[in-house]
Amino acid sequence: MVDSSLHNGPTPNPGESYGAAEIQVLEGLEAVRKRPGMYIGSTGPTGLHHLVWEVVDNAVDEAMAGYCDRIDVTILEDGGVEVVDNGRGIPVDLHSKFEGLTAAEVVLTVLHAGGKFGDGGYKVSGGLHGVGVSVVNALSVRVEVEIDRNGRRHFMSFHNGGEPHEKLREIGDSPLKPDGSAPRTGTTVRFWPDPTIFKEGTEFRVQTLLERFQMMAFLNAGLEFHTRDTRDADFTEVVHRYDGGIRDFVRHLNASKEALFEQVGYFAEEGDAEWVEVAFAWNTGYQIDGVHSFANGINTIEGGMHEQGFRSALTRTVNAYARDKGLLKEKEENLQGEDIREGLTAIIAVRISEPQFEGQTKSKLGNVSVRSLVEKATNEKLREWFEENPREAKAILTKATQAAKARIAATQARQTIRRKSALDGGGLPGKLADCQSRDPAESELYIVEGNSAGGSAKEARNPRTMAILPIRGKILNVERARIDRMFKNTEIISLIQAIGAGFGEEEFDVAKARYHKVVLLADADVDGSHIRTLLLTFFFRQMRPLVEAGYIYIAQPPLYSTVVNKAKIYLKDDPARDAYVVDHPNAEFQRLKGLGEMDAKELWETTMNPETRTLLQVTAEHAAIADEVFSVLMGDDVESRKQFIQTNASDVRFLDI
Ligand code: 0RA
Repeated sequence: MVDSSLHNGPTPNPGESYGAAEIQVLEGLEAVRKRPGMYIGSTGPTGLHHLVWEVVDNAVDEAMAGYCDRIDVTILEDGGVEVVDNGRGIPVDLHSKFEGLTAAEVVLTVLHAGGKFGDGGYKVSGGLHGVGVSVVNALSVRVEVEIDRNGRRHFMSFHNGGEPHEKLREIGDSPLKPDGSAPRTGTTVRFWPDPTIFKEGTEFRVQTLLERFQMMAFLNAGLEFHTRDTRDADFTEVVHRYDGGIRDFVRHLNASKEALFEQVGYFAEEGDAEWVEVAFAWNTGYQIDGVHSFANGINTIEGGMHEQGFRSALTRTVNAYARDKGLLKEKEENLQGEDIREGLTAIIAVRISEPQFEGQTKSKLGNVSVRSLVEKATNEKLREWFEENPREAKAILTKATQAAKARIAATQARQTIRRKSALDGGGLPGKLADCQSRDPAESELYIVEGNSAGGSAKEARNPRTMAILPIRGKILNVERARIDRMFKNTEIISLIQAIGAGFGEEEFDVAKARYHKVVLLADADVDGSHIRTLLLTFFFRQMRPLVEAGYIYIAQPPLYSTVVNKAKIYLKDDPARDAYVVDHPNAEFQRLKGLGEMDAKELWETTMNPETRTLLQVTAEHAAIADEVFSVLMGDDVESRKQFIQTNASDVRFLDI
């Protein structure tokens, strides 16, 4: 807990009057208020949270310089935010360049003055943030600053977007550090965002804070974040601290996967003006997108020079090691990067004094010098790690070799599918009962579980616009199956041929889809739900644009039937049945077990007729949540699958849509 005396100092007298320098200062902050987006990106929720990042980044800078190991962030009851750090405290002596102002006042009121003056080593600052605490001041109705330094506690406050209110003054002695060894040092900043600037609201979202602080805790080994939300009496303080730093980050990301070996590798290297650290581990899975990179604590989602350097050195080092140890014969081809990265989870974190952020979302690191540093570090240190961990190195090689075989087999399988498509007239699968229309906008493909239901659907359909593809049993679990095995599966091949737009991240072309409605039709029971999940997994992984375009639908065959005056009535779901009971209290219901229980006419009326059916459109949002669920539900790690189902039993319902 933070010493509560920190927040309850005596109220200082209102500030004294200011000299000429401050007029200049106020003009500077006025510019921020005129164009807030220039400084914090936006005045929406993202910009609002930027204010917190700005203050916390300053505290993290203190931690990176080695002077701070704890940051407390509290959302205050009245909507303000308090950030307490135990760094050195902002300097309180007079500033050399601004007459009559202390360094602390300059940091709070002069644009871009927040950085460390004359701090040795490479300075580190982020992209959009790193603009300075003065920006937070400019965009707040009130800011309070407490500084523990030189054994004394100091206080100052500002209002109306950075106007000095109470000038910096000493208000007493600093309390002792928790271990009692010396007076505490550190900075407390409290701010209340200006609602006239943040028109969409000034409400902070604690989840957003927690996510970022967890990431920052991973990236700064040993740094402890305490987060509180006093608006919510039920919220208990959350602490993030990872003494293993990015090694713990890798373990965290791999937690739901089966490890190829227990070790998490790690190396770090310092250049002239930059620093890099890398942590890595392999799991038994087949994903190749597990490399994540950061520059100065910012997630470089678009990658950049650090990632490039790592990738090329990884490929080079693994091949060189394999050849030297005779694990790759002379006549054998080199392993490719994607073979080696299969199942890899890695974090690359660099710190650099002048990061160049490029790309669409300014999240791609452009500094060329970083590429050679990371490449050199990886070449040397990864080789050392292999030499020291030969068993692990062997496991990586075995896996990469299998991946290479699978890659070659997949290429052949792809060619086979393509050849087939070219040969047998338009390449449509034999089982497909296609529609007559060639206009994708009006064409619908029904994927029907089981041959008998497939038969009814064929009989029932409107053959002009509705195509039927019956599929048998359970199609392969695509999350677990390697791509080469997947393409040997006849059901998968039929599916790809019928849709006619290719498959896979690079090749799939939604513009070529032969149907703008792909309707999954399976029984309303556990097996049916499993098949739907498998199909959705397949579409999500191999034909994602089809999901994003809103072309995937789930048919909803009725759950119940009842007979009234010899006429059969179908009821969609439990609510529909409950509503029916109100008017027909004596009705007896039959629960429909399978599509097979309906004849063609009934299937048409209840499930396929555009006039009367209910189709559930699978949205991209659905799919995004589904992605995570797929990984856990369909992945290899039985333990976390079990745990997931136990803790999320009620949320798994959407798989039953
Ligand atoms: C300028 C110089 C120094 C530290 C800081 C600013 C500083 C700013 C913030 C903002 C929040 N917490 C902070 N902690 C420190 C260097 C101080 C020195 O050389 O002793």
